[in-house]
Amino acid sequence: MMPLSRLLVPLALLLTVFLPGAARAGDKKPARPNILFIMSDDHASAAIGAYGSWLKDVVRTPNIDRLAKQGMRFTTTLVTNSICTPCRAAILTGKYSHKNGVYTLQDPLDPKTQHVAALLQRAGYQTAIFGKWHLHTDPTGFDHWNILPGQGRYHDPIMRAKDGKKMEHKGYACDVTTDLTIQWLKKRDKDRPFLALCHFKAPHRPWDPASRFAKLYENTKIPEPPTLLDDYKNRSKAAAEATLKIGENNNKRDLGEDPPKGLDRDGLRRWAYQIYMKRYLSCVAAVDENVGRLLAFLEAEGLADNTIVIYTSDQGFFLGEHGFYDKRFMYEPSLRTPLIVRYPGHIPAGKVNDDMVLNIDFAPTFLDYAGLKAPADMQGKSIRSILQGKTPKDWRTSMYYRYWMHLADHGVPAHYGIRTTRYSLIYYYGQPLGMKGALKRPTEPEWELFDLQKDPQQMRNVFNDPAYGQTVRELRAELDRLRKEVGDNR
Ligand SMILES: [Ca+2]
Repeated sequence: MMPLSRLLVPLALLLTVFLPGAARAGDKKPARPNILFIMSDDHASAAIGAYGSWLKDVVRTPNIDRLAKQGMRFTTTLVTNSICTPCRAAILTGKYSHKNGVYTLQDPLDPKTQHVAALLQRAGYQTAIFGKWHLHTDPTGFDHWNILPGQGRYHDPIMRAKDGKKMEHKGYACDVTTDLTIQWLKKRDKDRPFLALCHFKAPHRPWDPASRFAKLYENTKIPEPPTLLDDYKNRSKAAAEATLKIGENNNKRDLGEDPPKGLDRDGLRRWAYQIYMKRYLSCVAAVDENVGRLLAFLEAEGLADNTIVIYTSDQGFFLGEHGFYDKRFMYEPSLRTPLIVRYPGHIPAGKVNDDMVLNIDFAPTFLDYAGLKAPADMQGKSIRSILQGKTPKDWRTSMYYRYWMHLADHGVPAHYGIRTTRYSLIYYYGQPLGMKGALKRPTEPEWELFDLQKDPQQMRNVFNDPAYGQTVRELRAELDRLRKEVGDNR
């Protein structure tokens, strides 16, 4: 009997020839674009120069900024569950946590799960992933992979490859991840398009910079965000009681030293903020430098024009807003993630887009560019027409969010809610629901409503303000509708 692999090769060739948009005999370049997906870990858009935040004068991201100049930058890319492992699963599968089974940091991705890399591989793409994976089971749907176990380490990372080889790589994790990505790209089959996922570990806690950047901010005072000294008045107990406060909830590993004696609450927060941000931004510098290496490689290989380059983070992150670090909350700094996409000649350069894009939209978008129809059970939508400067008339104006890890790690209660173009409505339902890592202690249910137009910093919960009575009724109806639409009934 003919081995399966020998049957599949001619099939893949047939598909390549006859699929719409596929390379045809005589074409020099494949018509289907390559996709280089660069994703860092916990990189808030405020720490990218092009996003123009209060950090714009100190953050060093010339390469990511250049990508933004050459492509489209999105201001309102929102995640569906702001925590690492679930975001990674949502991005790959194009589905919410309650549909892909990865609700928490501890849930593994079932290797049989349908996801974008496997679908592209089946359609003839070469697929590979390097760096942080964090989905607990071995990757499937990739021709090659070389990943950090769990969180991995910043210096001399140990990595495990598809062939079973596990070895220590000398150097800084971002540099190593880039080296491996470039090595694989050099060896690629030049007649077939590729999907390469380059996943940096930085700038995740504990924020260890590369030695060349260790003193980058030694003599710099980092500007503070306006809500650094937030006192959590007019907000939920959830915000006041969460343990992701800078200073108060950092450990010595985070900051490298004990605080000076005699600091009051605000003094401690301001002191710790300086150390936190210097470490964080030094990690970002290495991410950016490696984005530059990847872009230079594409240029040198003649790949810049037929490769879609995406820069994003697995979720947003608090950089001192509300005095917080970390993520999880459906508040803007952790809900929003950076997104920049470049594809010369196909995506207008230097454009900024405010449409509501979700992390579950990435997978259907890649399939769209590859000339494939997204499977009906993928919940995201392709943003290809948005990237071409034409937002569909019926594009979403509201989205559903849910964080499941009740009180885990940083004391943030489980919650769900909706974000519309103007409002953010959040319901802390107070129950662990048997989720992995969740504390079994219920909390008192509470609601928050923020008017993002009048209160973009989210400092005043107006849920019980009679002036917003009608808005609350409408938003709760929309929340019910979206819960039905995405099929979440827990
Ligand atoms: Ca993360």
